[in-house]
Amino acid sequence: MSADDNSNKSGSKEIPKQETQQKLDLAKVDPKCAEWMDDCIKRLNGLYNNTAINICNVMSGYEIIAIIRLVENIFMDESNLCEAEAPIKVVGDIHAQFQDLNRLFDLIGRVPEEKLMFLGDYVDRGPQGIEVVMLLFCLKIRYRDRIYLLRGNHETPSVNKIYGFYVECQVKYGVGLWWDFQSCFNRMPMAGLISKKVLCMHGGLSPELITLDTIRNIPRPCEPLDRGLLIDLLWSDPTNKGEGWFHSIRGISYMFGKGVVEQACKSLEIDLIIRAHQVVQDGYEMMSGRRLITVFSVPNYCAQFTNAAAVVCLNANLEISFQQMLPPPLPPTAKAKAAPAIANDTNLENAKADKEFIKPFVKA
Ligand SMILES: [Mn+2]
Repeated sequence: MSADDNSNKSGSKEIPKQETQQKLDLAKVDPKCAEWMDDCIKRLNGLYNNTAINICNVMSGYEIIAIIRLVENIFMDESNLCEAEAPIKVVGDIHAQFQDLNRLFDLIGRVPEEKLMFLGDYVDRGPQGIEVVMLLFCLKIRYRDRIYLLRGNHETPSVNKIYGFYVECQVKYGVGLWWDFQSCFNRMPMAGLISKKVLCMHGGLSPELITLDTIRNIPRPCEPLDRGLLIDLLWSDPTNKGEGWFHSIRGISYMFGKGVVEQACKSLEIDLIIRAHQVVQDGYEMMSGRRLITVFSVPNYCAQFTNAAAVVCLNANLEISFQQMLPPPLPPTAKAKAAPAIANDTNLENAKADKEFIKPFVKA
């Protein structure tokens, strides 16, 4: 029904027209916009397996700014704790590895056939960060209920100024575009909740995370600064060195032990936490008695590691399985090494069972 229908109804209370209009506009994709996005997606997909050209050859800076404005409105329309229903696949760090992101799509399926939630760190380190975010933004505008994009610690100006994205913007379009991206990143949701039971974020837990509303109530746009809930959601790491909270070796935020994970599951009434933020050799690592999963979704991270990529699949019953993409063989001269375990079970038998775990996990 169109917003104009309200004026035809007699007897029923009229909904304020402006509010209705706004909801309708954001919830559906205008056919012209859908056509435009389909064309953008097609042009971006043309960069897969074709490194002779880059995004500058298929998209102008003006078009990118228009897409940024559209997608940031969608982000603001979502809750900062963005809610989705299973079945869904959860994807970890991409770090500007656009070619590997597309190989991953070949394996796990594409939007809209698959529903995906990304945990952030789209840019920096790799060569094609603008390509990665633009493809994901176009998919978000086109199919907003089939793809969810959370914010990573690299979607902050103090980080992506230094680790590659700033220079990439400068070289490809000029630094002005870098500022437009920051405005958009400041509006991205910072956590996700799947079927009310699986909490997702880029980094991890926070001593300030008392209820899920604490996340919902974070005002946006926002820029995480040096400490606090925003920083922890994007930066904290699990550890197997103890039960509680520890100073982080990163020099920012905290590390948290199994006891913190168990307590959070109880008080937040969730079954599982899925986070990204650290490279793991198999692309996934389970810890804290399978209450917490780290997922990392590009292989051969930075060409410095021999890691595989993985995604977490949650079926309609919230049973877990993994899809894994093995790294391509490296030349013998490559200096890449295996990624270290980060917080696996200190009991060796449990750690081995977790590592070999690829079958659906049924909650005890
Ligand atoms: Mn990260």
